[in-house]
Amino acid sequence: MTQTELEPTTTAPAPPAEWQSTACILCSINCGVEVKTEGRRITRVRGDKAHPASTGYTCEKALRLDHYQNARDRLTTPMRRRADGSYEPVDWDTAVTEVAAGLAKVRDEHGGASIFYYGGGGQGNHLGGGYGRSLRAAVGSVYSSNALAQEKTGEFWVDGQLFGRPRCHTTPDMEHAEVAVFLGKNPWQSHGFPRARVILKEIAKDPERALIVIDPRRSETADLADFHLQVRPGTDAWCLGALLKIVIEENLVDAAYLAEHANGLDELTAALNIVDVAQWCAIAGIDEDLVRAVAHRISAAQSVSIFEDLGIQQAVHSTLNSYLEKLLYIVTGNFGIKGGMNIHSRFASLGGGGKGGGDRRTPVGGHRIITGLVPGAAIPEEILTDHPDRFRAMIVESGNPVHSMPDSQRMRDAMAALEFSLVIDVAMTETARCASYVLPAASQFEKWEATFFTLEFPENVFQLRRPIFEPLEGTLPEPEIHKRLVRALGGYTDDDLAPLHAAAALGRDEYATAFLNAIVEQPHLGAHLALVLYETLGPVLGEGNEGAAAVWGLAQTCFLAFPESVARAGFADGNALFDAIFAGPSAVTFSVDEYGITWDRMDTPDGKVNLVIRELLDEFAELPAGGPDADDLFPFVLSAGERRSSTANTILRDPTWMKSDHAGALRMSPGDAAQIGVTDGDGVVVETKRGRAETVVEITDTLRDGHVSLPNGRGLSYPDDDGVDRAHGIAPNELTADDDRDWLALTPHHKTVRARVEALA
Ligand SMILES: Nc1nc2c(c(=O)[nH]1)N[C@H]1C(S)=C(S)[C@@H](COP(=O)(O)OP(=O)(O)OC[C@H]3O[C@@H](n4cnc5c(=O)[nH]c(N)nc54)[C@H](O)[C@@H]3O)O[C@H]1N2
Ligand SMILES: Nc1nc2c(c(=O)[nH]1)N[C@H]1C(S)=C(S)[C@@H](COP(=O)(O)OP(=O)(O)OC[C@H]3O[C@@H](n4cnc5c(=O)[nH]c(N)nc54)[C@H](O)[C@@H]3O)O[C@H]1N2
Ligand code: SF4
Ligand SMILES: [Mo]
Repeated sequence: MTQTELEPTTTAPAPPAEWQSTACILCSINCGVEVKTEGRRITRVRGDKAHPASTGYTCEKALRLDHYQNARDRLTTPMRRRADGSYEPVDWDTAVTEVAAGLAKVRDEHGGASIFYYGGGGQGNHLGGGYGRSLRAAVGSVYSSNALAQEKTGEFWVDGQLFGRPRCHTTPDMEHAEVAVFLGKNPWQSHGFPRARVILKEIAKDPERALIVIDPRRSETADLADFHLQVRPGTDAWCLGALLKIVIEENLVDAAYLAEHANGLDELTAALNIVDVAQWCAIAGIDEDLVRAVAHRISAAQSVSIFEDLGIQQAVHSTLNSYLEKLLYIVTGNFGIKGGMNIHSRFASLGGGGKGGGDRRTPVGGHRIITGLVPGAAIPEEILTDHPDRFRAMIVESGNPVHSMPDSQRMRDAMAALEFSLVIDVAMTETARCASYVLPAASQFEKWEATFFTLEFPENVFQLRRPIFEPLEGTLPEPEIHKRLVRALGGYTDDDLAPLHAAAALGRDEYATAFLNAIVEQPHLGAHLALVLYETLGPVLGEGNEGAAAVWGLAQTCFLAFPESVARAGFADGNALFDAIFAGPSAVTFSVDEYGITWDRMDTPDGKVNLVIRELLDEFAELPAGGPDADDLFPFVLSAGERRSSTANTILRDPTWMKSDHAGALRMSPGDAAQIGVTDGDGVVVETKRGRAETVVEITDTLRDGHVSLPNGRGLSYPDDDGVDRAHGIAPNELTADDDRDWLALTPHHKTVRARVEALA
């Protein structure tokens, strides 16, 4: 590689066109979009046809992106908390000095392990968290978490047991599946795979294919389904147990496949002896004939893909449900085949940095740390204690745990008990309002950004987005924030970087060699790779492009991890991959897999699936014989946090973005509404063991009697026209408790919260 090839003129993106390429940041699919701007506003948004995964597709929410970019509550200066709890603006130099001193004090007095790191990215931004690793290292922080540890860690743990490593993460191949099953997942609203609505409609209208939905609610997806198992909420373990029993009992398993690829079928078969299909279907509230028909349809299919999501992961028996779901596709021979479930490549890791499946434990509660992530529901108890190893400081970056973790009241108490806390965000969030200092980040359209939601198979795509606007005055992109903090903490010096600056001026081969040497010769730099790239490779990428530098390092590791798949996508090495990604402007297909690769990615000793997970078979054997207990005090089951077309986590804080459902109505069946004496739009009180809230009711025949639901992401404070903060809707976690959680992964039971609902007097 010569110097000229490193010049910005050859590798930097073309100047802004009338329509600029970027991505939607409102869900994990990150559809490619093109936007038109006027001044600092995003005025028009359309699907980007050049994006290899979304190919022009968007849902209605992408049109609302300006509500994020130009929200009234965006931060424009660092904020410091006063003794009375209010905040005062401070300049960046003061903030950096004081934050570094605050963190150093906790580190020096109690050790870096007492500084807990949370977040690192939301639905559209994971680059900042990459640079944040350096800050973690500089303060010696070893415990971290993010939102995955309140939804997906149970599933990761099961993957680890079945396939050998928690990073053996599987993904559906909906495009090629003959039968698509959605278990506690409503992709019509929540997406989760590219072009979801198009694919759902394709499957629904094709008589050769089938759509199966397991959901207590007749969701928009269930409305399209060939089979809808409308389970009672919280009874999936019984439903899945019955399905598995039928498959085994009626010999619908793929015996030849299992003999070749799995161990433990006899033990699994024996464990299913307890299942009385008729009785278990009755517990789940579903018609036995329909369950049998579903078992037969799955078994008869050439290929089945199953998508499990929050409806089971955030419900009782969360981890067990994930296990039973995976058994269903494995025993029917749908793992490692076209149209089935496969282990995908990834551009970079989403986890907390650890590889473990629970061998590490949290310092106070002794809870499993799965894929490096402390369970979200354990955070308060790791702080609110006099245990010597408790967390005493917290760094929160692009996360809103006071709103999103179970039991907001406990999270606020926990933050108040900390000696020091820092929030890095674009807005004055519920969590920011609890922090010692708040640092304002440039928005995702004001800096280089990317997500690591690279979960597709057989073709996987990655998009590096370039800035559309200059950073809002007073804000900084995360790499610059972390650089200033790490430098103030003495993480590395100018002298450390001198050889790399020199090598960068010579060319990329020279740089790569110098980079490897630097890590060997100066081991402390190994903790700061992203920032070192930002500071030394960044300037060579051209002014304003420094934030993209960490991606060069990730492209190298991606190539090393998946050389054949990346080569099949047309890239001879990590540099070639980086060049294509950097040139953009749209996403790049970075890996192309062959179906058999799933077996190579397994990490069990003999390469076979291990069907027996002792801990979960024990839980299965002890399922209450009569089904979940009733609770007379709290007769309703509340889904606290449903995805609707009016929800987008807490990314859009300005309530005017919503077209409807401004109040965030409680949905309820006509039977229940009659019972408590309310009609559509009436006020209701929702009460749980943890809290009480008021809203209006929306009566709908899509819900079963006894099941009510509230939207996610509501209850945010936002300044109204007069600048006065007002809360909009119910914040679901004011109603949830941090001890309602899975015993193994600690995933919260948000979908099965016991509640009482009454008409508002
Ligand atoms: N519009 C929109 N889309 C989003 C998001 C958003 O905020 N808004 N958030 C994104 C994020 S972070 C995530 S993780 C995904 C989540 O995506 P989903 O998991 O699809 O979202 P939910 O609506 O929370 O739950 C899915 C379904 O679970 C059902 N359910 C409730 N209780 C049970 C039960 O006991 N058993 C079963 N089988 N099902 C049950 C609900 O009725 C619901 O239809 O969505 C992503 N996409
Ligand atoms: N009861 C209940 N609770 C739930 C759920 C539920 O269904 N029910 N869903 C859960 C799920 S699945 C998830 S994923 C979580 C999501 O909850 P969180 O992970 O807490 O995050 P988000 O609401 O996605 O918001 C991320 C934060 O990033 C900030 N942000 C946006 N852009 C930037 C940026 O460029 N830089 C920085 N530094 N910050 C930025 C936003 O302002 C916001 O504060 O909520 C969970 N909580
Ligand atoms: S599917 Fe997700 S990423 Fe795509 S436009 Fe809708 S909210 Fe945005
Ligand atoms: Mo999520």
